[in-house]
Amino acid sequence: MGVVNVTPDSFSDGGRWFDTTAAVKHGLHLVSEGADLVDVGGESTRPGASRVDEAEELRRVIPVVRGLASEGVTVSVDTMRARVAEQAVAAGALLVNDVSGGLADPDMIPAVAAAEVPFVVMHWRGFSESMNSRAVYGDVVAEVLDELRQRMDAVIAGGVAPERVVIDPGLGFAKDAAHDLTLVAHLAELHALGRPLLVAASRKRFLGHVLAGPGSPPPPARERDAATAAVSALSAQAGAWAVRVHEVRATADAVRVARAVEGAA
Ligand code: PMM
Repeated sequence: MGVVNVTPDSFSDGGRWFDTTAAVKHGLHLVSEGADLVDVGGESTRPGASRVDEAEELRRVIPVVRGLASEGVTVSVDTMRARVAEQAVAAGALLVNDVSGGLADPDMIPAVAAAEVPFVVMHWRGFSESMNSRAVYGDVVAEVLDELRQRMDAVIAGGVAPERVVIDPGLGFAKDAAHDLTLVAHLAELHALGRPLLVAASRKRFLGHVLAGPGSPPPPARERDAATAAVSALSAQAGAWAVRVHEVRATADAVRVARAVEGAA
């Protein structure tokens, strides 16, 4: 899954694809590099970010969804708003990716149920403004599993078909670097929830943390693509359905290698 953030302020690629034409072109480029689907979002969820209003989110996202869908690209829409999800599906999106797992907007679950599209349910504890203060766990794997199970139940009770639910551990969302690493080490347990698993490690803080040397700072987000590809290979090995990345080529290769190794086992 390639990422197109139509935002001025996303932490790793903010501002680069803020214009519709540039965003569509970038999405097509990601497909040419091996992306099977493209995730289009108009609201930054970086820690501390404040929310964008709905009209602005629609203005950013819908033309890009329409442009990519009309080129035959499988598009997912990354939004916490039911209205944006509905209009994106009307514009050709085939999947709704809600980082709040339906918690941010009470109309989201009924909207996705009515649209009859797959729904990514991510582990989430609250909006970006305050999420770092919620990164408190006794056992991060057990708690994330438990909270994801509750969200799956709620989404299914709300009318989304069980076979349309995709789960995601929400790396970096109300989690510190150690929590993220522990979750990556335990992806197979998440996979055991029995739903397709999406892993979105791309360029995230925990990779910067891993790559920082003693006394040297973390490399900037755009220099974390090789580290991202390493997580993509590990995710593929753990049975992930998809990995959400900003730079597709290295990840497409990493996933191919993981599959070849699996085939040779
Ligand atoms: N992370 C971001 C945005 N959307 N969607 C899912 N399903 N999972 C994630 O972990 C996730 C997401 C934030 O990253 P970005 O600002 O670099 O796109």
